[in-house]
Amino acid sequence: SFVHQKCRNVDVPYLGSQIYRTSVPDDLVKWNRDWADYAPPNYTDKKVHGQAWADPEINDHKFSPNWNAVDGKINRVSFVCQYTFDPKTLSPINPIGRTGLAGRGLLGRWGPNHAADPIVSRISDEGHLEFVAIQRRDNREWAIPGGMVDAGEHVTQTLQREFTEEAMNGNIDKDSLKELWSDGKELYRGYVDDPRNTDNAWMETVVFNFHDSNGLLNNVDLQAGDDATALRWIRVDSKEPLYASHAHFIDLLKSAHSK
Ligand code: RP5
Ligand code: MG
Ligand code: MG
Repeated sequence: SFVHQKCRNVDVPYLGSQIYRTSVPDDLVKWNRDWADYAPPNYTDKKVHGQAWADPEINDHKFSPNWNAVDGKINRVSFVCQYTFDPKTLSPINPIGRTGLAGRGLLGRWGPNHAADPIVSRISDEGHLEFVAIQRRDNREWAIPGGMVDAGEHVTQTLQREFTEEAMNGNIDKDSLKELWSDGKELYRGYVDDPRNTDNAWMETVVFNFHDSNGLLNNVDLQAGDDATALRWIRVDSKEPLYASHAHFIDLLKSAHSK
């Protein structure tokens, strides 16, 4: 079964820190494999503390979320399963398994952190299927221009908002892409092997494809914005390395268009 990789990297410290993960071998990822001495470092970035988009500390007496439920404006439901809790800290447990790091790292929510990924695609003049990719500011990797679902936000809104922010530099000419947004196809919903994941906080996403069959994007100024530092069309068959599990999402795009 699937084991995460990118959130077990021990070659570099955790993004924005000096903290190294405990090395977790493939066969000890699953929580049901005994590892009595497993004691990963506990780390939550200072940037997360006190933010409106983030949870308080797990033991804060004012913090009593509805786990595995839609908790007011926060979706704490996992697409993967009903998650369980660490008996000692009472924090949610990553459903895929050990990551070598406890706490939240850079993620705001305990448990699932929900994102949305818009794959905007077209057939190039040369006949190749390609998609809009951005370069992430945080680690310079190429990625789908996705982002976090804001509190109370509907995923369809997140998909359009993140694309507008990261790939159109906030230039909303709302109507030019109306037709594109109206015809999205879901490719995936579930866990993301994001390098920020920890034992107690992880990314999940909904991936939608918006395929431009009518050349709508010819009249749109695509430009990197917000957390994106560059933008370009990438061919799906380019084998280019992508952020987190985005290469897998592009494989799904490829299959969807080869039917
Ligand atoms: C990935 O992180 C998701 O697939 C999405 O692309 C992204 C969301 O995080 P930010 O771009 O807001 O950092 O796991
Ligand atoms: Mg964003
Ligand atoms: Mg983003």
